[in-house]
Amino acid sequence: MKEEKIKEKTDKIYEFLSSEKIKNAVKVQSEIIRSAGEFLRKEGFIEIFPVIISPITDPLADPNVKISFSLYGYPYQITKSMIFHKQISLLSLEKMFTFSPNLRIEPEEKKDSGKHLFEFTQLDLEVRNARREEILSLGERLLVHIIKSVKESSKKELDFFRRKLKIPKTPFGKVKFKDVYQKYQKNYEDLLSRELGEPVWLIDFPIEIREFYDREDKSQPGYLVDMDLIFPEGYGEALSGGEREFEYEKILKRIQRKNIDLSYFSFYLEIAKKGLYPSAGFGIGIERLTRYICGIERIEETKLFPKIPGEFSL
Ligand code: ASN
Repeated sequence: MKEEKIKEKTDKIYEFLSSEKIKNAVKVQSEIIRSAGEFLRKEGFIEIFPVIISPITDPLADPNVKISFSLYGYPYQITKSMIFHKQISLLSLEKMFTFSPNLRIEPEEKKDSGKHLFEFTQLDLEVRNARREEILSLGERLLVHIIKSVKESSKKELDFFRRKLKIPKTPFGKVKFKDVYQKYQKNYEDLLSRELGEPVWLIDFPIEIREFYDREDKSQPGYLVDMDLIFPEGYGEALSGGEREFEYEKILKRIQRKNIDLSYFSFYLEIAKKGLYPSAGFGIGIERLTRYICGIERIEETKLFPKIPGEFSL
């Protein structure tokens, strides 16, 4: 990069880091992290360290979109999500959570969406032998606890953002993906979110549009026992999760159905053959949650070193 360009970028970063806005957002974010950990520990969860590199990670929509390299002669990828490590960690633990940095190469067009960063952190959790209902209730109680705590401890910061945040009413409403898609079509997430005054669960996604690891519903073949949580007021998707496939044969079939090269998942498949527990869980994006709680328009204003798709980032 030319020296002039470096100076120009540095000026922008310096100004951003010195602003009141980022200072207040990071203070709220710190309280979000603290109160989430406090709630989960009380519920019996154990926090584990995040995994940064591994031979296996979430394939997301396309397993070929990845950052991979070889180290000591072995192939590694940077974590896109810790979905498999969460599931595998349940061999040791009954309930786990982690604040997991995820790197996802988002297309450049998403830089103006207000809600995409190519490096973000999710609070990812998983519970052995859990069903979706239990995880929905946990997600609701977690969100309510975080919002109550932040309203109490970060009044000054929320006033700075002029944010009058309501404590959501539980239980949250539930809508089926099929019905929402029929009504709003492709842009369903934004359109639904803009109409909402309270968070809503979007449930039962069709098998073709999700990754292979969420469990197919026996009573509704072709649909999954999974969910997203949609924030109100246009803030969009908050979290994703579901019950998981855990039986070797079923996992194998689901990977094959996606036409994914089995060698990507050889370690995971070997572990599944030895036995995984049934489980369910979700991951909630911390920057998106900060954006919603503070009422910030652009996600890059929620963290100190934001990674904006297509842009140089420190
Ligand atoms: N964390 C999500 C889950 O638990 C997976 C993801 O981030 N893609 O289902």
